[in-house]
Amino acid sequence: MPRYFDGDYLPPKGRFAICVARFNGFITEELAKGAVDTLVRHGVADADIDVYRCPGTYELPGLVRRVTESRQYAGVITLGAVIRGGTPHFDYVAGECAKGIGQVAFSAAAGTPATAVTFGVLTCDTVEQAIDRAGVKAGNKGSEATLACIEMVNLYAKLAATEGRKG
Ligand code: INI
Repeated sequence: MPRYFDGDYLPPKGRFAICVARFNGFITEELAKGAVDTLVRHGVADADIDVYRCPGTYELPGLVRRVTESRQYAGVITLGAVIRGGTPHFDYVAGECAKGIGQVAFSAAAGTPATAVTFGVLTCDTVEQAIDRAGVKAGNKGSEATLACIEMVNLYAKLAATEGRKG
């Protein structure tokens, strides 16, 4: 009989950080509201949620690295919005952000305790697409990244229990 390890959406143990870029704030603040709402509705206390803001998506990887290295958090949700329309350096900003957050997520998974890092950065061709993904037609990607974070926090907790380590 195989053993299955799955994350779930039961109230997670530990503290959460939401790292949000201010650029395109009318979108990113909606993502942040979705993230806070999803954490609270899954049983995370307000006192266990910290929100960090940085200037733009390009700055997110550095911020997330510092936040994960503080070892205070079971989960970190990253939120931003890169919108192509009229932005010549869209590919650089979006590419560096995705690569940097990916590297931090990879390292943080191996930390003690492990920290789950999830990606709620929108990369859109138009403002309309961004609005749709920030709570209008296509759900709220901040909420989706938060659900993924809860799932990974609970999965890492199960793994840690199997390995007999603290986190
Ligand atoms: N930052 C974003 O978060 N989204 C964008 O769409 C964007 N555009 O279009 O330029 C953007 N630029 C700012 C960038 O993230 C940095 O804050 C800036 O380059 C200073 O380092």
